[in-house]
Amino acid sequence: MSRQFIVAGAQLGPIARDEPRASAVGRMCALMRQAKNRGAALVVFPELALTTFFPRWYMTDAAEIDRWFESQMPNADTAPLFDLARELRIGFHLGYAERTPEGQHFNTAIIVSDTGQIVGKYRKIHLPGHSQDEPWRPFQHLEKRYFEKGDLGFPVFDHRGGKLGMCICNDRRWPETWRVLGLGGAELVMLGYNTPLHYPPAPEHDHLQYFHNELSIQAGCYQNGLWAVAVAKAGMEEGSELIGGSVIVAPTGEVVARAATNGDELITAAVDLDRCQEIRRNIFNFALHREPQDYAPITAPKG
Ligand code: CDT
Repeated sequence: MSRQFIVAGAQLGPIARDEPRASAVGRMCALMRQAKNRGAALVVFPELALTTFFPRWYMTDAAEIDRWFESQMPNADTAPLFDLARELRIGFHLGYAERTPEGQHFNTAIIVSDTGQIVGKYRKIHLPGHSQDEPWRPFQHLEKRYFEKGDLGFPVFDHRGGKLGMCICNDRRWPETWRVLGLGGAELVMLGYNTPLHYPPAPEHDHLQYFHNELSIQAGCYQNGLWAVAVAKAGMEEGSELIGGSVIVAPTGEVVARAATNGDELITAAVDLDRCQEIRRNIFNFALHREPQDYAPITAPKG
């Protein structure tokens, strides 16, 4: 299989609290068709792409909380995405809230092949925010309340002739995420995000949200010699402004595609996985230049 292909990032505009999943899936199907028309082999959808970003609300009722989660994948609401992928022969990446048969809750992303098979799964490890209601905030960020820390590590999947990895939103800010994926051999990392423009604990950084987004992704790509497709859910969603700025970044750290709006928008780029070697054979040749014996504090227990 060719290691050169077109990849698409399908940024989504806001999803309303009462917007049915079928509507969000309809919007994603339209973007998937656009991606196919542009020759893409793989299209990346954002974090928690099927609903509004529900962790902005404090909820106590288990049944009310579970309504935001998917107990099966695919299911009746998401089947059209899987069917269209099979019909068009295009793979996709999807973020969603997962409820396992054992009742665990994860912030999850999957890779689906162009035959509609789930070929990779990741569960978000770095869960930001808080777990109790904090009424002083204009909106909550309760990921620590609604999700358990992911239990799958940072796996890398052999797919499309390359090695594909995933992380989710806050994970992209942590160099450890990228390095573990890089050490696993990842050549293309897919990630979705829901990033509010306003960060209540440090509002003096609000104007830096787009900068910090690109800074983190570009550094992760360059320092590990890999591609990234980073895709936002963007725009004014239920009173909370989410940043856009979806990007595709090359292993050199260069941005090769960037969204121009805060709505539903497709970005594409031609990816050559062999370009990872430009970095990995040189400045970040891990075998030659890493010095892990001096990195012990990185894996010491936290606190
Ligand atoms: N979804 C997500 O992880 N968002 C966080 C928001 C900042 S922490 C409250 C992020 O890192 O973009």
